[in-house]
Amino acid sequence: MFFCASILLAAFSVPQTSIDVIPKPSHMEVLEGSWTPDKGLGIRYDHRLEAEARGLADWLGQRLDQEVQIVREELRIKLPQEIYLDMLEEEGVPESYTMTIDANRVHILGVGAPGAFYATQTLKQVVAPDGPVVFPHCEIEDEPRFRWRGMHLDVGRHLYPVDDVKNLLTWMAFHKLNTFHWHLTEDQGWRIEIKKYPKLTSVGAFRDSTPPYGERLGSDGERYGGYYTQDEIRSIVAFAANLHITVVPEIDMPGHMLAAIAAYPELGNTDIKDYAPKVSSKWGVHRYTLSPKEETFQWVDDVLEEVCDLFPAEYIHIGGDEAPKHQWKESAFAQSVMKREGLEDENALQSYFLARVSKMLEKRGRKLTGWDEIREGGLAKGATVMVWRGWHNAVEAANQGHDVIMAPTSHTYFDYYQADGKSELAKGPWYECIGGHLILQKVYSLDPVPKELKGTPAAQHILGTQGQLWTEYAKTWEKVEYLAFPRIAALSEVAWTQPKDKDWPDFQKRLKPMLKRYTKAGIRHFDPFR
Ligand code: TNX
Repeated sequence: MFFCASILLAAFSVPQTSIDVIPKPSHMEVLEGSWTPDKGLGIRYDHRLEAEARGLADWLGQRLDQEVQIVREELRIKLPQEIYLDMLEEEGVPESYTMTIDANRVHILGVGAPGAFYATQTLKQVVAPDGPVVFPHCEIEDEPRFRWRGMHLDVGRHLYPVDDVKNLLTWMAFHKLNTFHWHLTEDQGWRIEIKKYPKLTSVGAFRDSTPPYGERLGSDGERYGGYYTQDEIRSIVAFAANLHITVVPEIDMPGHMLAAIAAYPELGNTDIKDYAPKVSSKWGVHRYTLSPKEETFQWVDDVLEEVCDLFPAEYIHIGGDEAPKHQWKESAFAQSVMKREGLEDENALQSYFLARVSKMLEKRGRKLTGWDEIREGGLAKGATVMVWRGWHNAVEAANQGHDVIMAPTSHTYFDYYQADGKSELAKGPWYECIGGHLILQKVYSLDPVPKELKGTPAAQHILGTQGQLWTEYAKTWEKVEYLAFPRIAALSEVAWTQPKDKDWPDFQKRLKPMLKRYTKAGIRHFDPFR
């Protein structure tokens, strides 16, 4: 009997040699020993961390199948086993934290509530994905490399239930991503309720049909649409805020506006031949653009008023991508504006358009960001550029003193095939992607700071990076998950971890338990190990 017990004890005291956290923390030491929570476990917290304490208690409660009490530190209640959530006001690197696990205690010290929150996300990963909950003794110090760590989601092409969007936010937070770029308007659908202009949703949120998988130019003949009400949006923004995620809304203009123009045709270039705007049932780039008339600017201002009211974010994304100039060339009115303003070409007219929009944001205390096309014809003062095409756009913009967010197609377009397109398509039309080939290792290999900027002061203008989920080929949430996971894990390490601490083989090792977590949570992820 004694013999058996000592073997068991020996088995329990073998130190856990690794802890599989993604993104990898800056410093982590695994110490000898561990403890198992019992009924005496509670969470003691600084009163400013109540949401974080509750979030952790919910998660632990489920894992342990017992209620985990939370107590404010002022109550001075002695807990036999405790997780202590503490924070510093503003000293130290924003969002950083330390965490120590020793006998019957986890001590978390965050810089601000975000730091403490990220420690709780790490703690969830310190616990193995299945089996009993065990806290291995360890010391962790951790801080982010970049302040903009994002995921983008296009709900214009297809829209998804509120709960699914919230689930994505939960997993973003689990990977310490802090920015949700919500692409809300498209040629194929306007998805945000604007009270002043109800036709944006009653007309603009619906299209006649959609190309089926495997038939790019085809039509399924089914009316498709829907939108998010302001109440739903507020609930998503609040849910995100609780996870320390900022929601940056995108209202894409002056192109990608066909749904709005179909709802209010007077917004467009009405003086051109065959003017007949209709919410699009096809993918690709469309010729319809907003017209640079005062009534249209007034409409933009009104829309932004409601958008700014819904979204407290510092940044508002105004798109600016893929706005063909055909209609402005053809429209006598647009040409007259160019003449009036002394603009030499249609690119300059786009700059004029966006500079006016930039002022609308400025007067509301917001900053403008947009896709890198906003550089064509001159960039508005203070604008932040989201680079998706050539890296030179990042280098030049940063050297001109503009902030930059890296969203390159080469590494961050999650709508591209995760594996060889042929083998993916062989599994069936459901697997169709827009094209491209973006394997996990490529996502992982991204360094968002262009080599030309390394070691220069302009490097600090690179705010960070984000993954793009364009959804022409994602009719269902299941497909979104397939595209996003586990690429979101690789991206998180790009955004959070210092390059010297990144290691592809080690990441793959840590990814295995992560895939288990995804599967257990019902996420239908791509499996890079198959
Ligand atoms: C380009 S990236 C677009 C989107 C498409 C995407 C497909 C960008 C700013 N515009 O409208 O959905 O490619 O990969």
